Amino acid sequence: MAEQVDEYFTAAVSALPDSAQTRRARLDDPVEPDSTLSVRQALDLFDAQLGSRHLDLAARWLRSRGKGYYTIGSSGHEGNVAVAAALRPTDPALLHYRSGGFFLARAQQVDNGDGLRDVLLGIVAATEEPISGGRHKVFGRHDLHIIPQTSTIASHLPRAVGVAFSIDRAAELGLALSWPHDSIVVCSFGDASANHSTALGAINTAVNAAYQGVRMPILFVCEDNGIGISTRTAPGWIASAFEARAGLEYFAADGSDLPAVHASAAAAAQWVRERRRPAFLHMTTVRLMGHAGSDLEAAYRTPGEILADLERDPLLHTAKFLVRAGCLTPAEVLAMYEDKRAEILELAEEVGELPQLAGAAAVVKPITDALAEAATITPVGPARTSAVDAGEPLTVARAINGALVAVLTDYPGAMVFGQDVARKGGVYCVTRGLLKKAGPLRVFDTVLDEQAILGLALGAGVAGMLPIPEIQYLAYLHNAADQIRGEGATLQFFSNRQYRNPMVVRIAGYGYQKGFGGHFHNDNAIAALRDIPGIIIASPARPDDAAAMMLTCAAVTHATGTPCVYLEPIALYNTRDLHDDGDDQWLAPCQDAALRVPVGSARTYGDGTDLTIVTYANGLRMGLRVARRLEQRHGISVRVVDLRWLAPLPVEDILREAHATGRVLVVDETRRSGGVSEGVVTALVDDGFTGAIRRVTSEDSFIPLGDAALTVLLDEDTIEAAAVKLVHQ
Ligand SMILES: Cc1ncc(C[n+]2csc(CCOP(=O)(O)OP(=O)(O)O)c2C)c(N)n1
Ligand SMILES: [Mg+2]
Repeated sequence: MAEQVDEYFTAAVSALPDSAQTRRARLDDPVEPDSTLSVRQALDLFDAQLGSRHLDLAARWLRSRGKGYYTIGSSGHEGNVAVAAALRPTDPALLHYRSGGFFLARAQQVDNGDGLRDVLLGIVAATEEPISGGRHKVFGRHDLHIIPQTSTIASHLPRAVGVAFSIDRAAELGLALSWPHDSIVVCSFGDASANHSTALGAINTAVNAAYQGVRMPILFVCEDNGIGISTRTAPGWIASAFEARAGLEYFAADGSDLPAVHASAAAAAQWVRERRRPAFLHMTTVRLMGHAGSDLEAAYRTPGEILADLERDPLLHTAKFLVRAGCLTPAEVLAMYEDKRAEILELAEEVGELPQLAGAAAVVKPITDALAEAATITPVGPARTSAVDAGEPLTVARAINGALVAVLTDYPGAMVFGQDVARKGGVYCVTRGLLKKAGPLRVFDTVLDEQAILGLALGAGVAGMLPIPEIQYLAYLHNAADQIRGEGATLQFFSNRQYRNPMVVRIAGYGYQKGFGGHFHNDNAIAALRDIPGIIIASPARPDDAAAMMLTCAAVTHATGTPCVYLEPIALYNTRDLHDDGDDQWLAPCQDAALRVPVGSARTYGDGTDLTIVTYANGLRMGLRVARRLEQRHGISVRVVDLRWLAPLPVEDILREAHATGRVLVVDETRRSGGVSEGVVTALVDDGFTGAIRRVTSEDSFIPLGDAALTVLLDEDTIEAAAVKLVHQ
């Protein structure tokens, strides 16, 4: 079906008076007096605008033939070609999904033109597509320094702030970086997205950091078409919200006016580049052809509104301007327009026949490759053991502290940050002394915003550093989990591992804090983490494992780019005893030989033959205590398996230890629904294990305050009773 925008453009250009007959502009002249654009640049940018428009039309054509899978377009937003032109091709870019123009203009700067085919490859989900390998239609290319984004609006802003932060922080630390040290970050998004708390938090983080003198070279670009799908943004809202924000320099331009966008974008980019502070470019645009191919715009907009937008079509404006300026005749504009259509349709026809990902193994390869690599890595490095090993038995808290010192020593790009981690040294003193040892550039307190903390890590990781953010309590992961899930975990997937996301997210969690907290300090919900494809979840219980697993996580994430989550059992931080007061059996030296714990390897205690207890974290201590009682009181001989890694689960170890006794009791301090035990039992069933399987868990409940907490948390008596019943049934 012919698109109205197509016909309108052709008719409007045909009707233009021909002024170029009398005055021919020279290519190196400014396109108009005092313009920041030359005629040559303007013509190139018009070419990118035409390319972007015809890609949108081709997307619909491909869709109508069952060959294309994505029709959200850039039509009306093509003014963003001038934003690309105002930047350097090495400035990292995290882009809105209407960035066809930006992408093509940047591709022109680097290799003159190849961008068209790339976008089409994305639309048809071809494996040849250069960034995601056919996994998603994204704007991204490693050599263009465009980092691909997911479709979750605004979720890329925290990472963008993190990248901006890392550019200057890396320079201050003397570290190598993927981008020149005077780079700036550009991050674009829509007007509706600008209201998202994730966007507002990120902008706030940038402004807050700059306010404190932290360098923050980021240009936020709001492409304001006045609508989000069908919901209008109140006229003037974006200006009202951002124009007078202290610490955020505001620039504005009409996105249909190519020279004006270029002038504003160039001024904004220069401002950010020189001052290393955040700025906001408000580009007003129109949205042509609806939200996506499937969107019937007529259902919620009047014909008059749609027509008014067609009149503001940026292509039409550039065409009129170029004709008026004597750069092109209307006939030449139309010839360029039709030539571009023909070029793109020919390419579209070709790419429509290209292979797509075939088979699940091909789809998940970025994940499986990373995890396979991860399993082979154990930490190495001369600074490591001397730093962790104090020679004396340590608590879990001190072991983690020592391991963090070792990581900061071994990896110049390692940074430890979060709420209260630096000056206070952590709520539980786990990071005590690190600030003094590694300095304020590498150990620092952040704003009180978990999305911002994770965003800093996401940005630092993609910039090549080794971020170790802390989430103060597991309960507070949940308001920011998408930064791990939608951003951290997907980056290698959607970039075919061309971009990596190293980070070790430390989270203090689990229950059993006696007399303290309530649900927010005692949270045992980790299902939201366990179902994220491709991340590694470490859950140490004992000091030696805690040290070793931190070192493993650092080495693995550094080498493979896989995000690691490291769950710290708060209740065991300062535990000393296992069975009896003063036995000191929960302390452990953290010496070299023990400090090699590969990802996905469990640890077995004892060689009992009657029962295998499978557990982790606080469950390990309870399980070991119950095991002794079972031997002493009931004559039941038990082996206890500490999973240590909750993703990927150590399935081989579980199966081996299960077969050794024929009876498995899963002791899971998390919830009955969505807890770890479901994964363990499933692994046994999947393997065809025919022995007895039981599980004991905490309740499907939030954890209340005071002693009532104990009523919903798994306890030793329950474990003991279940074990006796299982063995004697
Ligand atoms: C977090 C999230 N919620 C909802 C959506 C669904 N969605 C996709 S685009 C969109 C509207 C975005 O509008 P705007 O930011 O103005 O960008 P525009 O499409 O107008 O360029 C919505 C609600 C999403 N992608 N992400
Ligand atoms: Mg919008």
